[in-house]
Amino acid sequence: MKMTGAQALIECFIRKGVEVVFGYPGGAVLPIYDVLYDAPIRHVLTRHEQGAVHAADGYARVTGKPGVCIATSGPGATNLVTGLANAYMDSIPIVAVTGQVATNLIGRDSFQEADITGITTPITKHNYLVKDVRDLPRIISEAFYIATTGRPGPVLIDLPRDVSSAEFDFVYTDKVDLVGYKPTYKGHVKQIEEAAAAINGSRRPVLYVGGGVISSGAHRELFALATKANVPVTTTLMGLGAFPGNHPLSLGMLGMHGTAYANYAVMNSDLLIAVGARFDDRVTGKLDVFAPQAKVIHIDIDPAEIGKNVDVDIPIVGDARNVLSSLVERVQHVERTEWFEKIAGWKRDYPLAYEERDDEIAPQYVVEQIYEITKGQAIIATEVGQHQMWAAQYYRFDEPRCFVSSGGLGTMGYGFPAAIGAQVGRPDRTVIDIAGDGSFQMNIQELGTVASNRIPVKVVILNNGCLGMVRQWQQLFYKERYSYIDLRDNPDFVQIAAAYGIKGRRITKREEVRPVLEEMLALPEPVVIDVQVCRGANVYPMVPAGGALDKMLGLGRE
Ligand SMILES: Cc1ncc(C[n+]2csc(CCOP(=O)(O)OP(=O)(O)O)c2C)c(N)n1
Repeated sequence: MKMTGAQALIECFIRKGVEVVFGYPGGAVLPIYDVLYDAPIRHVLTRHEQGAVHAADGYARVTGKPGVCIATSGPGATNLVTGLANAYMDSIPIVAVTGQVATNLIGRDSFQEADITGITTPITKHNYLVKDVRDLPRIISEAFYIATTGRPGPVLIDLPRDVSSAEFDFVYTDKVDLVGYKPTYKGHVKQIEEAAAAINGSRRPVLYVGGGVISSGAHRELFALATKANVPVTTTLMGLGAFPGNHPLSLGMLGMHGTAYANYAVMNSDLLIAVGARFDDRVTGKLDVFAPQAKVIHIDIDPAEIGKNVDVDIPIVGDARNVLSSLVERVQHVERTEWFEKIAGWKRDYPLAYEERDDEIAPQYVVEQIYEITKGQAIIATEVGQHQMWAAQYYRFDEPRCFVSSGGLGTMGYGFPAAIGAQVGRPDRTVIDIAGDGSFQMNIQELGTVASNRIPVKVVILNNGCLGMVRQWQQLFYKERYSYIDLRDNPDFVQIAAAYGIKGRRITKREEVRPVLEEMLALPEPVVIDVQVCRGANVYPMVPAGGALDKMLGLGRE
């Protein structure tokens, strides 16, 4: 059948099951937008390309399906860079399509030309510049395959304008044959047996779980392993929800702002079972004293992860779901009374806690109230800063794919557009962006997207009038020299919401928190809630950057 490149692109999207794309038009993608005009695919027009790529990312995180976004050439394409880097660091499957100037104009500094394949090479799993329209069906199939298999990640397809306008005989292909790209799904049996023996023989084991467990859909296998072998579980930020946060075996999050009991458990363990986690410096703290007594099992689909940051005793390359289910068959129940008594002692002595005051609203209290009102059933997106860590600490995630947060890159401005994508992917769920007043202003223009599409995302701003996390670091490590963190001249967020036709409320007193949140969260439309929280609250516990994991500030003892 004769088709243009643009028609072929959309036809392939339909065959790949793409239901929604997030994007922003411009000259180089007009042929694609012309086809989208009557295609059976929903297009969500964001107000910035960064919004589009973060929305595709949020959609992917909650649905498990790849997110798709489109941007024009030049500035449209470069506006995707942060979102692609963000998805790359967190292993999120995205297929991004950018327009490019016509092939005869490439390399001539043409209007709106940018070498986006060059720019994104280090921040995409793979990228393509399509030079011949006949390659397009194969490239699209490869892009989806690469984005979603092995360790997931973003793939970019750069499509010159003449290629998307060119006609050719369209033949769909699903076949992918990539030399040198063959992810290993099954772990080596010998290593799995060795790992099972180590677990059975361990007296103080800890499961250290990352986002890989969520992306591979291994949470049930993880639950089976932890409960059968009787092993406590701590997760990274990306791993929140992989194991029920309310379960007695849960230690919560570990690392810089992890729970004291998770950090103590890791530092005292004799066997660390890392699954789909990458020993990020926010987790390990000072590497040469990290988990000093522990033998390390590392399960990961990406062989490049193994041994990257820590020496591993039992490496297992494979899909977490496969490997964990083989492990479950081979482990047995071990009592480990002494170990659990020790952990219970740490939990009793060092619970997560914060200071309550009558005259000011504690930000942690707001998160607790959101948790209680939503009964833990909401999808929570966050921006980056203190509010992100409080959301991670005080909202108990019981299910995977319910926490949408920028882990690796730490991108302020991520949460709101990601929440939009999450809400589009999960219209049945309440989606809340827990935001900081600084971060929210980084992609505040997406209020236009939620307003015009009536996407019922809720934004709760923990408004402390400053860049709180930076304030905390300046307080603790720069002698309270508060350099350029003041946001006291913030605009009135309720009025801004109103200007977009969105309902908003400001909360200034503690007793208003519960009723106003209840009322606003129940509305079937987007809302903005500006909670004036105390300025001086810190995220505790805290392991100073590069410090040992068991040397935490804020345990109520200094
Ligand atoms: C794009 C970007 N720029 C700068 C930073 C550095 N940074 C990390 S946290 C933070 C402060 C965040 O302030 P706010 O959003 O108000 O949240 P709070 O910490 O007050 O909860 C900054 C500036 C970042 N993470 N991302």
